[in-house]
Amino acid sequence: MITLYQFPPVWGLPNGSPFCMKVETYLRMTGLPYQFASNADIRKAPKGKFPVIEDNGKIIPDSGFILEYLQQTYGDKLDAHLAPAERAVALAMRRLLEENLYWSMLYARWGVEENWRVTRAAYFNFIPALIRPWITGMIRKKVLKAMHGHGMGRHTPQEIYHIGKTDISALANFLGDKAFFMGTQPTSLDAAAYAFLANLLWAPTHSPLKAHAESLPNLAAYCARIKARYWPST
Ligand SMILES: N[C@@H](CCC(=O)N[C@@H](CS)C(=O)NCC(=O)O)C(=O)O
Repeated sequence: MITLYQFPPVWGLPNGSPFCMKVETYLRMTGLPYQFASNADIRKAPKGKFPVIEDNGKIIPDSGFILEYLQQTYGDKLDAHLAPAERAVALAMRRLLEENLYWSMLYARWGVEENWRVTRAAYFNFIPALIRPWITGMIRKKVLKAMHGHGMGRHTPQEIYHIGKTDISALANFLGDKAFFMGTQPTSLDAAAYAFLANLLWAPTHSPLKAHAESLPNLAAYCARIKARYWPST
């Protein structure tokens, strides 16, 4: 059976990491049986990041490679009907979520003092209190350094929010009144989109990004629809 290595759930969300939540949502959408690793330790992850899966002795890190592996091994259960041009659009939308919107969401969660306090309490309470400020300070510094390396971290907060809000508007406009991003049937893009949008709308942190997403009712309705279908008991 497929074993999923990921962070524990937070805030009533399946995962605070949209990449982990994307893989688990994909597994639920496809009905592939999976279990959680009881010994998931990020320090042992081959690329130092979660998610990772193990299947038939193979260890696969990275949500993108994981979905490709699952499609190749168990059949392309969600995207087979898409035409090449539709696949291209779905890929571009996924990159928007994962390679751009992600960084502005990361800023809101890790860069803004009051949100960082909420994030720290949810993610790191398992660290002994005495060393928690020191360890979490180092982790935060690493995340902010990565954001600077990406380039998003070099912008002003107003610019970061402007970029993120533009992405969110594009997602809402593309979704329109469709049931799923690529039409009437769920595709792998929905696993990613749901993971990012639910993290944006339902995490107890506050930002102009969240307020903007809340002002676009088709996004909340979409998340509610996916939750009811694939995550009814969370
Ligand atoms: N490209 C990777 C990104 C995964 C990723 O960034 N995971 C983050 C959590 S959202 C992580 O594990 N961070 C831990 C770290 O950087 O130490 C994927 O698609 O899986």
